[in-house]
Amino acid sequence: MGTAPCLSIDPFDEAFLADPYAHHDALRDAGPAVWLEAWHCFGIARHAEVQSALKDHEIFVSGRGVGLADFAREQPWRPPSLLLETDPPIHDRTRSIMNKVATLASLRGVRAAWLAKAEAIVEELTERRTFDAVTDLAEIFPLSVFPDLIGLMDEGREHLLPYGMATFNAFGPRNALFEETNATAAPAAAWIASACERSNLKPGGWGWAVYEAADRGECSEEEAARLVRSFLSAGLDTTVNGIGHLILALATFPDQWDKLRARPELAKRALDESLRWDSTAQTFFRTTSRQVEVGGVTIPADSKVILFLGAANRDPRKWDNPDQFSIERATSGHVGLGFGIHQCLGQMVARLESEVLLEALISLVRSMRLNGPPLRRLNNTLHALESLPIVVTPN
Ligand code: OVV
Repeated sequence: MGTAPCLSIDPFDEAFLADPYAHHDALRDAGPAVWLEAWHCFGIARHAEVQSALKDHEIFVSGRGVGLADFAREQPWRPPSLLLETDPPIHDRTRSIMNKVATLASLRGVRAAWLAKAEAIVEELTERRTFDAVTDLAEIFPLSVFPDLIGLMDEGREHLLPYGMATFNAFGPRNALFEETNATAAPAAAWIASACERSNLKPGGWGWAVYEAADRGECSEEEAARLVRSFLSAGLDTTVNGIGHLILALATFPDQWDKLRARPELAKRALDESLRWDSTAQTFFRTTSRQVEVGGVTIPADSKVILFLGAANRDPRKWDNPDQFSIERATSGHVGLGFGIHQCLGQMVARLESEVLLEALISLVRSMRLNGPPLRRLNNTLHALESLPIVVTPN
């Protein structure tokens, strides 16, 4: 078995984070698994090997953290997530509690209201013709529906996006990006903790439903609070930037927008293709529970391994013309929402948000183009947008 090629590429330096796609060929072409000397961890960037690692949760474990820090050796940044940062059997118990709360059935009742919200926002933006798809749309729409779905208190919701950015920065090293959001994370974390308490959740929301599982004896009161925290950590910055990337894709590939307008039934595929084309969650780590061979390269036990989801989703070994956004593409097997037992549990929320938003755009907008260069907001884990200038013409 071979040793991993040693690379000097730093996936957490600002040049890499600003444009990860410019560096993925070097990671993928160096070998099926590489050694990143900058952080003393292994890296996997090819689709087949990333997907296999995600499937193999017994060797590639999550319980020692899914960031660079190894919880067996270092203090976690916050009490670990009971879903993301656990392995079976704990994970299976908490996941089944959450799977019973986050259901398609419980979303059926909100669809009409979400569509009306999306239409109202898009109508106003269409009248303006020019807008910023990040601050005027991608941040506004999820914030107008998701906190109410959970049943969050009204006061303090401005902490949600900063808390998410800090959480996703904390999966990386303690670099300047981490320090920047961590400096202001304490008040956000305090608000999040109080928002997750039973007494602060509105009856009928998904947060309340998690406490009903506690009432049935399926988890403790403390576990319920931390499970609600997962909704707030993972549910907003992800969908905000996912919607941003969907708009970016459609504005950058106008032929695909035209195709979608002609065939609105392709809306669901457009979201999966945008998750493949520009994956908001670019990376997650695993830790090896024992020695393992990856494409002929040996990774020792107790190694931190960074999985490059965004690179896997544009691996030419897997996808034809991978840089092309194409809504008719068969996207099955993309890892933009992960793969295996930890695959995104709230994906039905992301799907419904984007579905109603696309429905509103299709009915109100004829053309949609970039009106200036998109600006990135650097984050250790998320490929995120700061600004996305758009110009539209109405139908
Ligand atoms: C997928 C994800 C990202 C960030 C936080 C969590 C999950 C969580 O469970 O807290």
